[in-house]
Amino acid sequence: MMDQSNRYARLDLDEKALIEGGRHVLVTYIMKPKEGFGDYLSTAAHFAAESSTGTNVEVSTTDDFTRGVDALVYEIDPANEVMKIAYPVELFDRNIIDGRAMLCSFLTLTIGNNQGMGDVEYAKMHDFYVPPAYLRLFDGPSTTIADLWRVLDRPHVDGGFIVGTIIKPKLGLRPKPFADACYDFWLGGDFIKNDEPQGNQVFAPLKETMKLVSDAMKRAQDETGEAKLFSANITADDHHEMVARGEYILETFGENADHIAFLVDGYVTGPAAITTARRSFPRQYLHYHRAGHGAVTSPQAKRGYTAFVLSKMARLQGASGIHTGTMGYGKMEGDASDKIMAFMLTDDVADGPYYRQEWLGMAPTTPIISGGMNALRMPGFFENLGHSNLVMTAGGGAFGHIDGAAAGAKSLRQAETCWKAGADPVEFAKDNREFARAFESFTNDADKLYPGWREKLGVAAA
Ligand code: CAP
Ligand code: MG
Repeated sequence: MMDQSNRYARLDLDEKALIEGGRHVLVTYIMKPKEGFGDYLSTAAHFAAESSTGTNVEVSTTDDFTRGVDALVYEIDPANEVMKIAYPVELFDRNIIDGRAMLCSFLTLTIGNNQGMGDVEYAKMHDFYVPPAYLRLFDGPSTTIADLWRVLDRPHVDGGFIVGTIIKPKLGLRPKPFADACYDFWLGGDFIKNDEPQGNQVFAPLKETMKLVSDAMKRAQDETGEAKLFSANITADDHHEMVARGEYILETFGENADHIAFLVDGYVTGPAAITTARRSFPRQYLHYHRAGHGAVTSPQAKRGYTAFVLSKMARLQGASGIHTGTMGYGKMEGDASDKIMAFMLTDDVADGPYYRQEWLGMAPTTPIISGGMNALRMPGFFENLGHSNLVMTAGGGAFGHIDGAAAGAKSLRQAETCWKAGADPVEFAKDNREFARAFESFTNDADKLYPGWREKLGVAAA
C-alpha cells in the first residue's frame, strides 16, 4: 500500500488551534490497522484519504484546490489505538434547496467506505466536534420537552418527570384492546408511545387504532382532568407514507393534535426519515427511537460509532428526544457513565469523551429513558443522573405491575417523589401503596436492590 502520510497526516497541527480556526470537523476514532499492512500512521493516512479526497493511488485529476480540502490525521496514539482526523467543513454536502447541512453526508465521509477498508482491522467513532460554521447549518430540534410540559400545564423550565409507557405486548393487540390499554395507563400516567414495531399491521390497522386511541385520550383526560400525550409511530421507508400517517394522525386527534409526538425509528431508517419528520411536522415532538443501534454502538462492536455519537447526531438533526438507555439501571446494555450522553443532549456546553461542544443556543434533546425500568430501579437512576427532567417509558414496569397499568404509572411517579424527597425507598413504600406494590410485582429487583424489604413491609415470601 502506498504511504500517504506525507499528504494526509499533519501531526504538527494542534487541536486547540484547529478548534479556534473553526474550519474543521474533528473526529476521534479507535482504530487498529490490520496486521501485515502499513504502520499505524500510514494506515491512518490512508483512512483519512479514503474518507475525503483520496483513494489508494494518486489520481491525475487532483489539483491544488483538492489538496486544500484533504482530511488530515492530526493526532495518533498507537498504544491506545486513538486516531484523530480533521475534516474541512467544505467537504460536506449541502442542500440545493436551502444551503443547509445534511447528516447523511457527515456519515458518508466519516463513517463510510472507511468501515470496509482491507488494511483496517477496525475503526469506531467515539466522538466528534462540530465548529460553529457547520453547526448552524443543522436544523436542530424545533420542539422540545418544554412543549410537552406546556401541554401538561407544568412549568416550562424544570417541569420534571414525564411518566411514560410503551403499549405491551409489543405486537398482537387488536385496536380495541390496544386503546383500552392506553386508557388504563393514562389514568395514572402522562405519556404513551407505540412500541417500535407497531404501525399498520393487518390485525391492527393504523386508521382504526388511532381513532380508538384518540377516543381513549379524550376519555382519560375527562376522567383525570389532566392532559395526556401519545407518541405515534410514523416510521416508514417512504417519505410520502410518513407524511400520510402523520397527517392522518393529527387530523384524527383534532383538538388534541398538540398532544401528539411522532416516533421515528432513526437507526433503521437513517437520517432521511428523521429529517422528514423534523421538516414535515416541525410543531410535533420528534421522538427518536433507535432499535438496531446496538449492532454498531455496542461496546462489543469495534466498528461503527458509539451510542454517545448517535445521541449527539440526533440533536444536530433535530430530534426532540432520543433514547439514551438506562445507564445500567435497566435491561439494556449501558453504564452509569453514560450520563455524559444526557448532558450532551441537554446542555449548551458539554464535554464528550474527547471534545467540548458548544451548541450556541441550539434547542436541547430530551434523554428518553427506557428498557426494563420500573419504580424500584428509578431512585438509583435519578441519583446517578442528578435530575428528573426527562421522559421515562416503562412497558414491563407499568403493565407488569400487580395492580395494573394505572397503578404501575402511579408507582413510577411516586418513585420520583421518593428520590426528590431523599427518602429511604422501603420507608417511603409504607405510605405509598402503588410504590409498595411494585416491590411485590418485581420481586427479583426488590430482593436485589432492597434486601430485607419483606420483613420491613410485612410481606410474606411467595
Ligand atoms: C422497552 C422497549 C424499548 C427499549 C429500547 C422495548 O420496553 O419498548 O424499545 O427501551 O431500548 O421494546 O424493549 P420495556 P433503548 O419497558 O418493557 O423494557 O431505550 O435502550 O433504545
Ligand atoms: Mg420497544
